[in-house]
Amino acid sequence: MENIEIGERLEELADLLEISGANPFRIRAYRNAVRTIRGLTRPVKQMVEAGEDLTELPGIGKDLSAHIRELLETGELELLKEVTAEVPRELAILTRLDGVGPKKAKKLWEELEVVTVDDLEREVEAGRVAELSGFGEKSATKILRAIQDHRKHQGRFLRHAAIQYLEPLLDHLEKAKGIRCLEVAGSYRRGKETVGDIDLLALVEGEGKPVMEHFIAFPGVDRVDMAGETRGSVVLRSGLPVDLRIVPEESYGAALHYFTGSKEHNVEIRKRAQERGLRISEYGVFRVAEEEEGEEAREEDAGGPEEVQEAGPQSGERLSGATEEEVFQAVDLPWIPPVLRENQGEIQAAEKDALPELVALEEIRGDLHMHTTWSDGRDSVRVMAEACRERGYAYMAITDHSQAVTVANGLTPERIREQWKEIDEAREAVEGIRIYRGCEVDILKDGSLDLPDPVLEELDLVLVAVHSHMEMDEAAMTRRILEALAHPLVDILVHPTGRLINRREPYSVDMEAVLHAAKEHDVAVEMNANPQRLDLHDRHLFRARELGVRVVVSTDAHRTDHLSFMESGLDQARRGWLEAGDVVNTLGLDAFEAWRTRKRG
Ligand code: DGT
Ligand code: CA
Ligand code: CA
Repeated sequence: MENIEIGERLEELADLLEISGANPFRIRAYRNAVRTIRGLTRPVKQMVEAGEDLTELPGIGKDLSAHIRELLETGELELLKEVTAEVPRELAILTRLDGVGPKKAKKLWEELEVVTVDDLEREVEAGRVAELSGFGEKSATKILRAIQDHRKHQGRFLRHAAIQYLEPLLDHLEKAKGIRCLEVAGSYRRGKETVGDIDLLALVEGEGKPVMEHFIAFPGVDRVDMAGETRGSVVLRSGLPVDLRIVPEESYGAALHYFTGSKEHNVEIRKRAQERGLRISEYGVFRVAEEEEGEEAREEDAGGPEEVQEAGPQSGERLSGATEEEVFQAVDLPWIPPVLRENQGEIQAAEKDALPELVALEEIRGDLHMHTTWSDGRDSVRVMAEACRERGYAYMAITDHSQAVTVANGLTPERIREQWKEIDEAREAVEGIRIYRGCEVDILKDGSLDLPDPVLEELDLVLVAVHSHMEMDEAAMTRRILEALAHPLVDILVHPTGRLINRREPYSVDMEAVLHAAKEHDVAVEMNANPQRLDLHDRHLFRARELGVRVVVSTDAHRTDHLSFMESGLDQARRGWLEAGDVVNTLGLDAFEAWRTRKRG
């Protein structure tokens, strides 16, 4: 069992315990443990195997250590079984809906006998949720929206979660006898923020069967749907479906290209092939046999890859297909990076030799959005500074919340000045990195900023963001944000859409107008690297680049290990075609200073 699964199980336990009315201290202990487990950079499993004492980890006592061992040994948790005998397990799902949480879930269950999402929807629609004390109309509407979001995203996994489910499987597969190449294709390879399933490709020496057997024997497999010679299909315990295809060497590149997609990109490539008298399939590049010419193009959208496979278009003379380069070469194109393969202009750009040089992690010189113990972060200014220096950054900004965000213990002008003393101390103590005084200033309902100008003037970097009244209509929200962008001291608009993937849809805003205003007022927009947020979307980024709006990729870290979210943010940035030149925090210290002071005379 992986850390992420252990965390999920313990979180479920905490949610259910809270619904059952257990002691709040006990619940908090479980939640702290969840945070610890999620923050670990090593598998707990390894630690236990190495005989390490888990109680030495922060927030893990004897009980929790025992629970974790039980999960690792049996895959189950006796206590969870006991709790679910009293509290229906489905209620834990309700607590994940935006605007519900354990307290409300408990009330819904006790007063209205709501257990499932369907129950909840029925009760909301019947008007009974709005009537419950502590709910009201507004809350009921919000819940209904959360239910719709939940439905829409059911079955799609955050990329970040999928990576963690997948890694142990890849380790396992690499040990299979005869495996020569193993690659993840599909939306995962294209760097998408969510994935429906995982598509694996393997190149095998000799027989495929033993590799397939090894695949389905992976301990994390919950269900085997299919296990043939060349194709296997399983569902992992986490619910993640994984397909494995074993392909011959001569077809490897063609298969990799085909199963990487996107479908829309593939369709375009095949059209180009046709124009050249060729056929590209997952088996390779073929010259169309004469008797076939003029035949109708095969229906590309007819079905999944399985059907295509049955059609088995291998007739004609094989020209190539062992590598992806050969596939692109056959249609007179250079190799196109998978993150761009969405048929959004990449083929035309490749044709003109104008593909972007996508921004890379090594080019990032600083992180400009993070929280500390001064608001809702876990670590001190100094600890965050040391962690940033360790990552090799030249600069960083401490950007806690401002006062209006009371749930996050936002800073008043008095407290922010207090914080500056601590920043000064960190500047003394941590050498080799420039530490900026920043703040994530709330954009109030009317578009004004949550801190007075004299304070903003003394900040090195002003971030602005919407944290409340997200249900405003598009016109009002757009006006509100444009008002904030016009403030002469604003540097960066952070998490510009407010979405939480699979949990909360972006608020309604005219992004085109926002990007134009950002350009006009020389405000950068943030590509928030938190894997749950990842706003902006790829199309927004593409548009920002087109308009010449500067982008910042930052992590919004609330603890040191979140600083590693940078890579997720860059995946998304690359999907938006960004190059280093589009991203402000690739600038070296001097150039960044020049940018940072552009409005500060
Ligand atoms: P996902 O899994 O929903 O996140 O998205 P993908 O892109 O991984 O899609 P998936 O798993 O259904 O299929 C993997 C790749 O196989 C897909 O990106 C392109 C290719 N493919 C699947 N079905 C078709 C099809 O009907 N026509 C063509 N040309 N390609 C297909
Ligand atoms: Ca897929
Ligand atoms: Ca698939």
